[in-house]
Amino acid sequence: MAEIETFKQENRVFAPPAELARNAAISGMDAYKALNAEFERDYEGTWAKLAKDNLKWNTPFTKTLDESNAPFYKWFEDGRVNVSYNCLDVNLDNGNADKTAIIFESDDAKVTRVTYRELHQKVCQFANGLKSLGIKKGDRVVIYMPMSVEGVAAMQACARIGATHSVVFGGFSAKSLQERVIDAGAVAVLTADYQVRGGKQLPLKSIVDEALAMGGCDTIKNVVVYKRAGAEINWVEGRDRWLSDVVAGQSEVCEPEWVDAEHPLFILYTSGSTGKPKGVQHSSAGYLLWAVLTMKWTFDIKPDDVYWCTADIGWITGHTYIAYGPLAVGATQIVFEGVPTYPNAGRFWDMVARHKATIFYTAPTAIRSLIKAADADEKVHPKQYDLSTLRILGSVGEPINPEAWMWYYKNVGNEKCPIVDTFWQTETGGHMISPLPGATPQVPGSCTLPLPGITAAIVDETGNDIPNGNGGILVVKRPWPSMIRTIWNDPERFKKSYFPEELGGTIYLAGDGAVRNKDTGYFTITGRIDDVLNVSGHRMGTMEIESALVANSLVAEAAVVGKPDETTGESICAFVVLKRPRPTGDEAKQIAKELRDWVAKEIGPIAKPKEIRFGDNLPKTRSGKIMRRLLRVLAKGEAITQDVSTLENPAILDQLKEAQ
Ligand code: 6R9
Repeated sequence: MAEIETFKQENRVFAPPAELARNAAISGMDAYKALNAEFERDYEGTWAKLAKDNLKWNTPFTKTLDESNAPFYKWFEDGRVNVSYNCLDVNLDNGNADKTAIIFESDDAKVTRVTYRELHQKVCQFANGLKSLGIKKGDRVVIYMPMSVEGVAAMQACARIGATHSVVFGGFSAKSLQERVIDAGAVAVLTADYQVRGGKQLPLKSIVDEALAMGGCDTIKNVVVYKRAGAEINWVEGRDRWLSDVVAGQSEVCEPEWVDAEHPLFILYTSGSTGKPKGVQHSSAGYLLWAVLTMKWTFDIKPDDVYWCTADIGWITGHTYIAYGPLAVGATQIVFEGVPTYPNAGRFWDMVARHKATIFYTAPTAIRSLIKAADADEKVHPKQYDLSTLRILGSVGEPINPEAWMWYYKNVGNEKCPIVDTFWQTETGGHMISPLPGATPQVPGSCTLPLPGITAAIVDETGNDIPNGNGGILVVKRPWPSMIRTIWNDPERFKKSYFPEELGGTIYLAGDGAVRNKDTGYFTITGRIDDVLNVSGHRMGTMEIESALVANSLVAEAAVVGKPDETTGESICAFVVLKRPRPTGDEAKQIAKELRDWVAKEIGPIAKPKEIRFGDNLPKTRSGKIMRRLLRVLAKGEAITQDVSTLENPAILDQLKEAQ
């Protein structure tokens, strides 16, 4: 495997800076090993102690882990908490009340600072407003909002009253939104009139209107609209309300609703290997515990840090590392509305310099596009900005290639900031495998070692351990507090997807391939082993895109594969058979454009195929199975060297070589 080759050749090692290591929460490899040893000695006892020390409990738990109904594990089951209380109220009691919680920077660079006291008030009023609409504990609330203080407050307000939120990324289409509203059985949608990104106003409310008009959304009683842009929007009397009206006159105090530790804090839909997105359900206490611990361990968060995670609240990274983790540890964080390339590709570096950020967490795809931009224009090169406040850099969402790692390390971190390459997933709730900035020697392209308490391992198809140096499938052997609890409405799919019988039914299957270095035991992720693509760090199911394509009346059949891409990691390549004869030339270009727009409408712009190729048929075996392996080779533009004698229709391969 190419990835393994690269890894074997990668022998640069970067030790944590001495001073950072000295003061770090986990200081040095001995401390890391000692913590691991504690977990080995007493797994449940160590988690129990951490849970007592790091969360405020309304009712303390007496049971730590219940494995009796595996894989439906329960953590801290008889304890009661409130997540919003742990993020806000605790900071009013511990001297952080006047500390800045959020430095919000809008697309057009207006800066708003919100203290913990102010955020607490805002969330309480929001929560009381939701209650006044009849929204209560256990209800599901869909949030379709831009990056904003209000977006974070919306999530916190739901948590405060025990409503389970389901945030839908603002780039998803009306159809995707409708499907999620229906699956979650949501009672309300919280949205904004528009979102503002890259100097453009993009509609949100009109997409909500469209989604709800598609039918099946009768559970929705209220649509609450945050006025971001103030432009004209459609209004449905009796259903739609301005957020400002909902919170007007509401008390600034809202007693938190104490919920069981296992109470579903949120559902977040993510792509799997079938056409239908999965509603990943997370707990309250276990989830928050790991958010807190990883803020301390992976980011080594300190009271004076200015922390910035560039993710969107529509993804898991924005949940754990914007909406919950940073607040629960009383951090000051930057929340950014816009995009990294507006008004120019120096925006991130300019913001780091202006706000004196100390911890910066972003995705490899962003880094790679900013490398390109800096190469093309010296003015947006990070060396033009004062980035000297930075002390820790992070990466998330996809493998970071060693070249991008080195550029990030040298040009952004000035060779003094450890890079935490954090491997994790929507399903894991928080970081799983990552360097610790004050302990782990880093190797570019490797996420290094599991965090304490995380029993990550590499096994073969039958669940047997694979020796270091050989590729296999990544699993987690023991349950951990922030793990997925179930798939909303589909416990059977939960068992089948993550705890397959072949592996014994109780160990967690991540869906990624990995290899451990022979000498160091360091992990390198080699990519998904299922039909899930990773485009710019966004998960996309090939089946999802195929279903969208065949839903178009022109399309007879479609197969989607990933193609390696320098900037986005992978790109989407679709092979399409039309109901009419195979188009060529301008007609092919025209139809390809139509289909791209169609997919954007069905799922969202992130799912648009970069390439569409038309054939009279797809390469199939005699039994009618599409040979995706061949399609992947064709997509890469490589010559087919495999035996194609089992193909029903080898001549078709020539047609599919060229993109339209
Ligand atoms: C947090 C997040 C999860 C998938 C995961 C893997 C890929 C994430 C990675 C990484 C290599 C890293 N992934 N982080 N691969 N190195 N540091 O991204 O969640 O959107 O659910 O995606 O992303 O393939 O399985 P999610």
